[in-house]
Amino acid sequence: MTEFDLVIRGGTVATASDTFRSDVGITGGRIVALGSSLTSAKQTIDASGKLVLPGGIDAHCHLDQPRAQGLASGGAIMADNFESGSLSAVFGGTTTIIPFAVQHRGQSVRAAVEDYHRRAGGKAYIDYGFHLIVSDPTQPVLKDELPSLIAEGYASVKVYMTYEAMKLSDRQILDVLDVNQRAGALTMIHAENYECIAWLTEKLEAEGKTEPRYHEDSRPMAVEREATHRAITLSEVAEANLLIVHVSGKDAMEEIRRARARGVKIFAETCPQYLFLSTRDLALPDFLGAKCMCSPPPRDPANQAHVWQGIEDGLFDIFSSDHAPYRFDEGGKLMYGPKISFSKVANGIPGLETRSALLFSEGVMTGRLDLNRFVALNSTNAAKLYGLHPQKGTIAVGADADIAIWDPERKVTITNDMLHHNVDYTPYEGRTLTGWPVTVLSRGQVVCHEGELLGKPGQGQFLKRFRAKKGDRAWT
Ligand code: DUC
Ligand code: ZN
Ligand code: ZN
Repeated sequence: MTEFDLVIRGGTVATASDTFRSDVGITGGRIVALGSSLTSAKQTIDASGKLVLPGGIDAHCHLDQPRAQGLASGGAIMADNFESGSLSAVFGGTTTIIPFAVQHRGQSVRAAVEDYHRRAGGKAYIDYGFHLIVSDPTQPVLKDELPSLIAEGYASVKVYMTYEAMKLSDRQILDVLDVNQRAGALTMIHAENYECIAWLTEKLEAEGKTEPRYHEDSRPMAVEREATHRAITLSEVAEANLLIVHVSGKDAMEEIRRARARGVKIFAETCPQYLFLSTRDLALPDFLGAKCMCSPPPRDPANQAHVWQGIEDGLFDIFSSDHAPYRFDEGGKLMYGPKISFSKVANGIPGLETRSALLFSEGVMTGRLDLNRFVALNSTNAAKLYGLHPQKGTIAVGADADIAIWDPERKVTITNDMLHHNVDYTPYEGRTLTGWPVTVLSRGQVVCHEGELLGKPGQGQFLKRFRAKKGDRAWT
């Protein structure tokens, strides 16, 4: 009888489609057997009473992005690098992250990719890929760099419709959509109307309305709705698939529903901040609202309810953190002082470690979601969309043994002290959740167990990702 490296025994396994009692046999970092009474193992983990789930995939997080003006950061220092970010992720049950390699204007995309490999190399506790961000789609970028990088394993490209130093024109977005579709990359888009935001910001500031709560007034739902509609239209014109990232509320969701009803293939992401934070958090006194400032902003409770509806009914394909970590200090959110206008505050909140447990507790444990839909949102769909499936995102023979063992009854009160990021706050401080990942494996190695770190920085590997192109057979 073959001896497994490790057997996870007695747990309830759930994938995006099935829930079943099974042992999981692991050898050489991969799942090699599913069945009852798997014996003969060098190591055994008792998972009785626990859930054995595919490790989470956080397909939208920002790590170690250099300081620059005209971006979401407004020049603030990003608090997490690939070491602290991936550490935080794995303690929250996430075993794959896909941060961004950002092209700045005037820079080649390849140079950006090389820079991010230097930043990530030897640091990550878990596997990672890179989405490309294109801010300067010159002819060499469109003709040479993008097609060759996509062919090398960068199967997704994000573009922005806002931020001074990032935004592309409609024409440029069409070009990028077209190249991506031909080369086999999924285009992701940040959909907010730049001109509206600039106009509203100027007006609010002239009226002296500068506190963090005015952040939402400067980019209301209509601003996101228009851009979402336009982005979808551009994808129809270019005949290219598109994923709308960080969808925050009803109006944008309606644009997505309408597009799908006329047969357009649009994918959609939302994030914990649109379920768990609201304009009330932005209105906290003493500038504390800045801790919850991100873009698009958290909306009102009615929009939160709509986002929950989209989580439940399948409108959303993926659930990501959009972890964009800035400390609440003079290097981060308070870089220009505590009395500064909302327009100068770094946009972004931390969330790598809390993403999955928030959704599990408030989605699965309340009965809003079944476990399989949770797995799909937390892991499997991102693997499929971004070219990692079936290596990642499922529990199946042949898949990497990236597994999070959850105690579904564990009560955890979130405090920043228990988290492993390098941010000095969490927007979810004091919230009590039910269910937490207690043991997390990456390629069959236990990285953390009951709060103890057993992994090492650098054990995470870079993942090349490929998507099927038009005409490819899906199973090849
Ligand atoms: N908004 C972004 O567009 N990116 C990072 C974080 C944020 O709030
Ligand atoms: Zn964005
Ligand atoms: Zn983002």
